Order: sequence, then C-alpha cells, then structure tokens
Amino acid sequence: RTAARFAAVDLGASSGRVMTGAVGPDSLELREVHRFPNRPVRTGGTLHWDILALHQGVLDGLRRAGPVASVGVDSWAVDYGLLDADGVLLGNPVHYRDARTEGMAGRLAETLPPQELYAHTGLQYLPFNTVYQLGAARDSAQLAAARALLLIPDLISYWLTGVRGTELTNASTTQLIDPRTRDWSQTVAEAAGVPLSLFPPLRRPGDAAGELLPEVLDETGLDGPVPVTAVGSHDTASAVAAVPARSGRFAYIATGTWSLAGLELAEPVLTEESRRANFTNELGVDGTVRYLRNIMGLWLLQECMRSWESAGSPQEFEPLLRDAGSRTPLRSVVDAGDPEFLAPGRMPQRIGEACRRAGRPVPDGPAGTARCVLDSLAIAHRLAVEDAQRLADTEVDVVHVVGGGVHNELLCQLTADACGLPVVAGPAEAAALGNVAVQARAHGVIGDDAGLVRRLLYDTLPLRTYQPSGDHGSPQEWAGAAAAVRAGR
Ligand code: LFR
Repeated sequence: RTAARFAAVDLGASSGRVMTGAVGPDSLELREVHRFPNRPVRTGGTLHWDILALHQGVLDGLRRAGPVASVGVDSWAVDYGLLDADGVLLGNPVHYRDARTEGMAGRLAETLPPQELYAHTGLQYLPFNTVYQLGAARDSAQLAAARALLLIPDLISYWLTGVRGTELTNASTTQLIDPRTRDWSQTVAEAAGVPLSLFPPLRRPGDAAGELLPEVLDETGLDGPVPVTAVGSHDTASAVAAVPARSGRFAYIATGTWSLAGLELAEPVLTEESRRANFTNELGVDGTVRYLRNIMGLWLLQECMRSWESAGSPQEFEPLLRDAGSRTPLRSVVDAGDPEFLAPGRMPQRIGEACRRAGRPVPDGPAGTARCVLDSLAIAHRLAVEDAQRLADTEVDVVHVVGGGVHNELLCQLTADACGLPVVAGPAEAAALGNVAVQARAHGVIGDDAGLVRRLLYDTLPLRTYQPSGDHGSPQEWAGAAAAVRAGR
C-alpha cells in the first residue's frame, strides 16, 4: 500500500468546501484548499440553491487541490435537480426549507397511511423528504419535462463526469427506499405517483462513478484520468463513517446546521413506537443503518445571528457565547426538535414566543437567547440518545460529537451534562474525512474496514473529552427539563 491524495467535495447549507486528504496506511491528513459561501436565492417566491455558483466553487477547489488519485462528492440530503431529455438542468434546485411541501404529507397519507409508509421506508417525518417535494411539484411543467432526477451530489458528479447514478446513502433520504432490501420501494413509489425511472441506477459508497470530463480537466488544470468515486454522498453518512469510536457502544451527534443524533445499527428499527418517536433509518456506508433523529441544530443560533445583524445590532460570536455560558442554566428551553423552527426569519422572536407558549420566561437579550438555544439543543441531544437506546434495545457509554459544533465548547459541555455521559468531541470536518476515507479504502490505500478507519482517526486526531460536570445544572435539573420538553411533544 502506498500513500495517495484524495479530494473531498463537501457541500453544506452555509458553505461548500474542497479538502484534500493525504492518506497512508496509518496516517490521514486533511487540508482545506477552498471554502466558498452557499447563499440560497429567493425568486418568484421560491427558495433555491444557487447550484451553478456551487459547481464553480467545486471547480475552483479542484484547481487548488492539484493532482489527486480520485474525487468524492457529498452534500446535504433530499434535494435534487431535474434533467430534460438532452441532459440539461431544468431550473434551479429548490431548497428543502422552501414552504412548497406544506400539506403534502397529509395528501400522501390518503393513499398510504403513515404507519405503512414507515414500515416500508423507516424514514422519520420531515416535511421536506424528497417524496413530499415531488408531491408539491407534481403539476409543474418542469416535472412533466423531466427525464432524470439527480440528487445534489449526484448532479455535481454528473457535471464532473457525464455519468449518472443515484448514490444509496443519499437515496435513502428520499423516502422511496426500503431499508430492509436497500433498494427502491415500488409500493411507496406507486402510492406517491413517483416514476422510479427518473432515478439513474443505484450505486454504493466505494463504487466507481466515472472520470473527470475533458472540459473539467481543462478548467481545473488537472491531468487525466482522474476517477470520481462514490462516497457516502449524504454528508451525514460520511460524517458517521468518520466517528472515531473505539468500541461499538457509542452514540453520535453530527452537529452543524442540523444536529443528527443517534446510533449506528446493523438492522433498521421499523416499529410503530419508533415511528411515533420520529426516528429515521437512513442508510450508512458498509451496509449500516443510521438510526437517528433530526434536531434543529446550530441553525437556530445562525438564524438569530442573522436577525440581530439585519436589525442593526450584530453580535460577535465568542463574546456572546462567553456571556451565554455565565447565564442561569435551563431558565428557558424550547423543543429544538420542533419543525416550527425550520423556515428562516425572525428566529429570536419565534424562540421567545415558543417559551411564552410553554409558560417559560422569554429569554433576555442575545445572550439569554443563545443560552436558551444551547440548553435546548443539549436537551434534544439527550432525548435522542436516550430514546434511540430504548427503541433499538442497546446501550452506549460514550457520545461522539462530530461536525462544526465541535468548536462550540459550551454546547459540548452542556451535551455531556444533559446526557450524563462523556462526550468525545472531534473531528469538526467529519464529513470530509469520511468522504476521503471511503475513497482511500476503494483505492486500496487503507484496509477495507470501517473499524480500521475509526481506529486510525482515533489515533491521529486531536480529540477532546468533556465529562458531565454538574456546573450547568444538576442531573435532576436536566432530567426535569428534558421531561418537560418531552411532555410538550
Ligand atoms: C445535514 C443534512 C441532514 C438532512 C438535512 C437536509 O447536512 O444532510 O442529514 O436531514 O441536511 O438535507
């Protein structure tokens, strides 16, 4: 085995990045070569992704990356672009936070009851699941003209290679995949009126996904051939693959715009109890199941920051968090799992209103609001970790926090306090690392074994452990606050 460099394209809701990973049999070094903003654009009342700007960012990044053995692409889930008969993109992909899917779950329930939908897909209810987006688009001229549907990372891969495919981990977020067969569910597709012929063939992490097109080589200055390798193209799948766990007894929280909190399982949990608890069975790399719940995540704070800025009182992040850290713990909390916080805008006010409705004090100013958000996230983390263990009938003794939230020390500490378990924080760039690791395995640079990757990451990354401290409320206070949030669900 010899060392090699791989490029990971990792597109997130607020920024895209291209990273290179230099990988040897016992080393993995990640370097960010390009980061570019991802700014959604509203036109004609619809919120879109600026997909061409993102693709340009990818090309700029690949130019800066220099020679690589392969490229892998991951991004957020559920969203897609439609291609016409000539393979041309029909309009800009719509953002999952757009309101177009309102009422769509109710409509699908008329042909397929939620209990059956869950038994077939194991997917948690999120208003923006692809199946509901397609429901909202059903009478559109675009869908009528469409001959292919490509999920976002598959669309970028298509533009890089000219080859079309549907990567499985991300396909599992469409609500059209059966997690038992790891294949399309004809039952759900028929009930929802989705022609599965729109989807190019499934491919799995590690599969070959084409080679960079001559025009891409020109634009990036790279010498061909450069293969593109399918990775866990759902960013959360890549992030979970990079959880540096030492044993199987761990829960994870992939933090960033969202918090995705749960367990890695060998089999899906499709019980009615699991459906009511709104747990999802998304597919992971190596035939695993990501049994988790979506929690609003740092989006709540990002949106508050944006509101304060546009109201003319911009806040600086570090001082704000310091101030938040010194506030009374658990004074006001909201349910950070509630889809009412999904849409952008007026976040501090909406948080205040949710507190008032629950009979709790309205948070006091930006620091009070930030504290309310972090306490609320910690409680939602606890509820997810607790529920996942009960529903999947397993136990964990550590919580791994990966993703952007690793940098937020207060959030990590509060999560340890809320869960009553040690939190191991890191890596922040888990999605890019998981992306690189799957490529390195496919190209024979490291052994083809998920456990090996995790051990390698554990041995080489700077990780920080937070023990439950009791400094931010006693175990009883956390239990009480968590019970109150649960009771309001
Ligand atoms: C995180 C994420 C979540 C998914 C959400 C929307 O970046 O991929 O897993 O539920 O974005 O696609």
